[in-house]
Amino acid sequence: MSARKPAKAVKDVVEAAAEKVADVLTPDAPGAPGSAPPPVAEPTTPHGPLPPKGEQGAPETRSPTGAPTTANGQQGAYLTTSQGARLRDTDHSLKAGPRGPILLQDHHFREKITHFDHERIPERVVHARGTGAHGVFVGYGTAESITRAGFLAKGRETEVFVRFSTVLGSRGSADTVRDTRGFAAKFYTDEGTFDLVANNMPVFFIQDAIKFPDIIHAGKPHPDREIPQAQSAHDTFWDFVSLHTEAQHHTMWNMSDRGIPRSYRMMEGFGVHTFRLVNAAGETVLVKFHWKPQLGVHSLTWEEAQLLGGVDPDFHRRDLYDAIEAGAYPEWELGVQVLPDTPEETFAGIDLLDPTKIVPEELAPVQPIGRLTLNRTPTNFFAETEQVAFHVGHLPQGIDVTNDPLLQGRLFSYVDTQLTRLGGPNFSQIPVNRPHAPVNDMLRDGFHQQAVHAGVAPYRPNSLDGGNPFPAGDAEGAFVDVTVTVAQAPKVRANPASFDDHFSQARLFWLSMSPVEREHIVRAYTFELGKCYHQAIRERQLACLANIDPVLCAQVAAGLGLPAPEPTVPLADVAPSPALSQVGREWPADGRTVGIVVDPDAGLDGVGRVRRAVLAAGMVPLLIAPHGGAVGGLPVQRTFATGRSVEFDALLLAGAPVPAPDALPARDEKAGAPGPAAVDPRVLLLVQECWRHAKAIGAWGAGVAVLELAGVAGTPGVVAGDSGDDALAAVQRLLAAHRVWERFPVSLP
Ligand code: HDE
Repeated sequence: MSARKPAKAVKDVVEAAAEKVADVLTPDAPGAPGSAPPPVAEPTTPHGPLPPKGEQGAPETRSPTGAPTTANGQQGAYLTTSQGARLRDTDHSLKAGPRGPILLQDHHFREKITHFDHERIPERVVHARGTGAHGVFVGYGTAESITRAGFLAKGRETEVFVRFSTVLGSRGSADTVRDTRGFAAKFYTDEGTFDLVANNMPVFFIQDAIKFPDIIHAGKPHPDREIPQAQSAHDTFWDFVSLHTEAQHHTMWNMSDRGIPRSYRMMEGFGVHTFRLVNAAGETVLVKFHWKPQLGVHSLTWEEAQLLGGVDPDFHRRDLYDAIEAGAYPEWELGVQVLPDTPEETFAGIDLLDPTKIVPEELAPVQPIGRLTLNRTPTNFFAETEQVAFHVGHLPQGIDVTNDPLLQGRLFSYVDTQLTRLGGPNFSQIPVNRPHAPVNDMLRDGFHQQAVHAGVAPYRPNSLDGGNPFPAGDAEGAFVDVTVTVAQAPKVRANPASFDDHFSQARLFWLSMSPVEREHIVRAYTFELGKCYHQAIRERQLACLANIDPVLCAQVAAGLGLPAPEPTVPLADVAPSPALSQVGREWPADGRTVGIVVDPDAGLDGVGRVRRAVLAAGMVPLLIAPHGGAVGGLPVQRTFATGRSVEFDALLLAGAPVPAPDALPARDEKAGAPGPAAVDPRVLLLVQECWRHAKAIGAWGAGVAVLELAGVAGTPGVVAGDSGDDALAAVQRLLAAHRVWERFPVSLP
C-alpha cells in the first residue's frame, strides 16, 4: 500500500503545526495518535479532514462484492464463494460417500445455507407493502423567495427515489386493497437529503403521535386469528375510529374512491403536516406540500379492486414498472400552499397544527415549485425499495418542522424503527440511503459499518484531527432551526381546544363530492360496517355519520338494516371544495392499457395499424387472442384464459372469435359465463365486465357483432367505428375522462 500524499492545503496546515511543536515531540516516535502533531490552541481555520497516518491503509473504494463501483452486485464469469474463491459445484454437498452424511467441513454448503437462512429482515411495522422507483426533480425557482433550499432553484436537477406503499397490509399483501397510500420521496440534494414522507390523503386519523400504535393495532389483523389481512373492514378498526372521532375525516377519505387508486401514477400526495420555510433573509412562511399528478387523480371501482386482489395482486407495482419501461414516465408537480407564519398558526380559522384538517385549495391555491419525473425502476428490489429508510427529520436548510404533535412524534419514530428493521445505526450507509452531499459526521462504529473513518478525534472541538469537522454558518449553507417562541403554558397531557372539531371537514369532503362519488362512499361504509361482527360498533359509527350528513347516514343505515340516528352536534355550515372531486375534467391517457380482442380465423383487418396507433399515443396495447404466441405476426400478450377485464383501461374488439378449444368450464370457469354460443363466452364476459366498470369499448368490422351479442350495443361509451382508426379515436376521447360516468345511474342528490 503506497503512502498517501496530503492535499496541498492540508499539508500546509500540518507542516505549520508540526513546526510549532517540533521542540516538544520526537517526530518519529511510534504511537502518535493522528497524522499531525496537535497545536496547543484549538484549530479554527476550516480545512478538509487530515490524511491517515503514513502507515495506515484502508480498503480501496469498492462495492461489498469487490466491483470497482457500487453499481454491480456481481462480477466475473465464474461462480465463487463470498470471498471470491471459484467453485466447481454448487449442487452437491460434500458427503462421506454418495450415501453418507454431510461433512461439517463443507464451507460452501454452510455459507450458502446460513446466508439463505438470514435473507429476510423485519418488514416495516406499517407501510410494509411498497414499490419504489428512481427519478429526477427539477426546481422551477418559484420558491426562491420563500425558502433558502437550493434544490428548488430554477432548473436545478436533483436525483430522487420514491417509495409508494399501502399502510395496513403485510409485505406480500395485495396492492389494490382499500387503504391509505404512502408517497415517500427522498431528494438527494447537495445540501443534504430531504425526505418528504407523504401520503395520498391530506389528513391523518389522529392528532397526537402517542396514539399511533393504537390506531395501527386497531387497523392490523385481529391478534387472535390474524385476519383480515390489509383491510379496514373489521371490528377493531371501526371500534377505534368511532371512539376516537377525530379519525372521521381521514376515514371519509378512505371510504371514498381515494382509498382504491387506479395507479400510483394517478395519485395526489400530501405532506399532511404544516411545515415552516425560511428564506435567505430569515423570513418564514408556513406551507402545506402537495404532489399533483400529471395524469389526474383516478380510482378503481370497488369490484375491480376486489377482482385484482386475486387476478393480479401486484397490479400497482406492475403498472408503475410497465409504464416506466414503456417510456410513459410518471410526472408530478410539487406545489405548496403558502400561509402566513402568524403566532396563532391558523389560517381562515383552520388550526394549522391539527393534522385532521385541510386548507381548501379554493382558500389557498397550490403554487407549483418543481416537477418530479420517475424514469428508472430499481435494479434490485431488496437493496433499494426494501432498504430505503425515510425520516421526516431529513431536512435541508430552508425547510423546518412545526409543533404539529403528530409530526413531533414522527421525528422520533423513523430512526428508531430503522434500528430494528435495518439491523443497527448505520442504515444511512446502505447505497440507496447514502446522501449525495459530503458527509462529515461524528457518528462512529456500530453494526455494518461501511465507512473507514480516519482520524482519532470524532468529537468537537478537537485539536488532534486539526479541529475537523468545523461548524458551518449561513455562508456555508448551515441548516436553520427557526427560532420560534413557545408560549408560556403548564406542562399537560392535553390538546388545544381547537382540536375538538371532528366533523366539519368530513362534512366538507362529503359535500364536495359529485353524486357518483357519493354513491361510492355510501357503498364503502355499508360494505365495511357490514363486515363488522358487532352491532354496537355499527351503531356507534352511524352516530358519527349522523354528525357528518343525514343523507349519508340514512343511506348507510338502510344498507345495514338499522335506524338512522339523529346528530348529536349541529351540522357544520361549510362551503364545498370542488378541488376535492376526481370527476368532471379531462387528462392525458399516457401509459393506459388498451386490450384488443382479435380473431385469428377471420382476418386481422387493421389490427397492426391500430396497435401502432395505440403505441404512438403513448398507451400500451395488449393483444387478447384464443391462444398464446403470435397471431398474424403480432405478439399475443393475453389469452381468453389468462386475460381479465380488470387489466385494461379500455377495450377494442377487432373480431368475433368463436369458442376456443379450451372454452370449457372444466378448463376455465370463466367459460361458463352464460351467453350466445356464437362467440367465446370469455370474450362476452370481458365486454360485460368492462361495461360494468364504465370503461370505454370500441369495435370495428366483425367485432361490432360482439357488442350486440353482449347486450351493450348503443349504450353510452360503446362505439362501433367504421375502421380501427375510428374506434380507437373515439375510445381515446372517452379515456380522457377516465370512465364513462353516465353508465352509473345515481340515486343521491
Ligand atoms: Fe409514518 N411511519 N408514522 N406516517 N409513514 C412509518 O417508518 C409514524 C404518518 C408514512 O416507504 C414507519 O420506516 C408515526 C403520517 C409513510 O419506507 C414508522 C406517525 C404520514 C411511510 C412510522 C406516523 C406517514 C411511513 C414504519 C404519527 C403521512 C412509509 C417504517 C402518528 C404524512 C415510508 C418506517 C417508506 C412509515 C411512524 C404518521 C407516512 C413506524 C409515529 C401522518 C409514507 O416510523
